[in-house]
Amino acid sequence: MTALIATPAWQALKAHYASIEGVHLRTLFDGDPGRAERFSAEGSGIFLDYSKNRITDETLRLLLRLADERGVAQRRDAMFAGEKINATERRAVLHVALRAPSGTRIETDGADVVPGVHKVLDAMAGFATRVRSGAFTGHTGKRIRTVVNIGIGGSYLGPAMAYRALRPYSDRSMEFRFVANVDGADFHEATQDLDAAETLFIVSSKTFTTLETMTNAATARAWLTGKLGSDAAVAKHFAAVSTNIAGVTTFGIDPANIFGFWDWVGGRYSMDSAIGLSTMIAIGPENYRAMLGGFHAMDRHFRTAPPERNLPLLLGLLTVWYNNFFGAQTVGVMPYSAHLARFPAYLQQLQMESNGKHVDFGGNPVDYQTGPVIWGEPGTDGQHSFYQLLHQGTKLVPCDMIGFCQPLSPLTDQHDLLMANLFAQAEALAFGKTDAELKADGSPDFQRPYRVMEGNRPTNMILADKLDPATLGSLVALYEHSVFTQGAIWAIDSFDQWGVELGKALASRIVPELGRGAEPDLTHDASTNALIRRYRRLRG
Ligand code: G6Q
Repeated sequence: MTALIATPAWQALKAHYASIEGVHLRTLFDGDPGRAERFSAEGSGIFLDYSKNRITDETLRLLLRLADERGVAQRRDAMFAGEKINATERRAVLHVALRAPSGTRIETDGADVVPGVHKVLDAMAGFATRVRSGAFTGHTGKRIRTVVNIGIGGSYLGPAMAYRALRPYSDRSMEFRFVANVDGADFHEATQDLDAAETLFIVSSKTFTTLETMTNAATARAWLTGKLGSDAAVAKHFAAVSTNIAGVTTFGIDPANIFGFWDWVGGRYSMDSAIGLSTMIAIGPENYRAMLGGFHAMDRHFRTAPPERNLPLLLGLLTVWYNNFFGAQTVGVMPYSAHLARFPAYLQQLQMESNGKHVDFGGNPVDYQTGPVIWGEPGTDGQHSFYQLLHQGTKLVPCDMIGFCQPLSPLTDQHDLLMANLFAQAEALAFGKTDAELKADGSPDFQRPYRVMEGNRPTNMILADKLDPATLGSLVALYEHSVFTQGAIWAIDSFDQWGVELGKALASRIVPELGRGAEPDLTHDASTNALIRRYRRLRG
């Protein structure tokens, strides 16, 4: 593969950037009444207005040419065909099979994976229905009122984000909590007011070896058996989701309550696998299937929509445009929905764990920037804190603004206010406020220099009718495939996570050094040795 910066499209984009850099969005809009319509696209229930980006028709043409030269479509087809595109782990990347309708054939290693996906989905639906209806009871015969998901990273952020997002569709007679951190405070706070007889723990771990999850699962078992006075209670209060069925069985979870998945599902791409069991219990199997339908509709769109209308492709290419040509270090994600409060954190893992890489497919260090830092908070909260920097700071922060035309609460007037803020912020970021406008508004001379808003800050406006299960599925798949697009351009493996694996190993060396006995020989660097000694002295 030609080195990225040597490709003709890259070189052309570099030259083109020089002609765009100084052009203001005001100019681009003034001379082009058809711009908003031309630079917008729609698919799978999602509308994207990308006209407030610092692009012209020529930029778009060159970015699409770059996608062509980098073989994005071929790599996409290889993913859908079950090829082992996660080369460093020698694995297929088939999260798209998790939402493929029954009857679709998707093969890897010569076997169709779709029947297995539907078998697990049906088993999850049976279990979820019994828990929701009260047919599944705890050890003392009481129905389950609280589900506690124990898992971290990809086995936590998706379910936690989805529960928050889809709470209006959830069974309000039940409550769902999430324990991720190995800090005992997380488990303690999540359980201290619970009745063990009404609590179901779902231990979610792809590997079933992760320190945090195994520790919290053991704590949960001790908590439960302590409260209910019997080891036999474990069978009625624990379910597990894992690819490591042997590990789960050794833990003592009833085989009837174990739900499997496969090594071709990456942790951060697993919220629609059995890792979504808590989501399914919350919103019910029918809503869960609607969510899978949304995911699948976006998969289809990504495969079939023409490049210039292809939402994930466009979103991915625009990220590359700012990241690599404007030198933008971050992307802000601002959902104008309180229900999407955890969406930026979810995207942070999806994007930063996928594309935070510094070697290419060939194992060579890259000589260009890869994944940007992803961050964000729901609007309008962010407007009253960090938006100041977005409007008047010295850094360029391209933002995705996400909104929904229909509210999920009955307070429709407030929804108009929310949406007014969303549209106004994107407008202000793009067009700013000039000195002349401030003068016309009567702003005093001494203040005007400080009040001028330069504008020319790019945003993507992502709009959907309503935040419902199908839309959430589409939205997540939109970002999954945008991340894929970026990774394909940068020629990096978006599906491994060696940095996370290292973290899993590092702490295990220090754990025994924090034992209560005499101080062991410490052979770390001077700083780490001193920190360990200080901790041992002060921990009480
Ligand atoms: C995700 C990562 C990572 C993983 C967690 C939990 O893509 O691999 O975030 O999800 O480390 O791993 P387990 O599910 O195996 O406990």
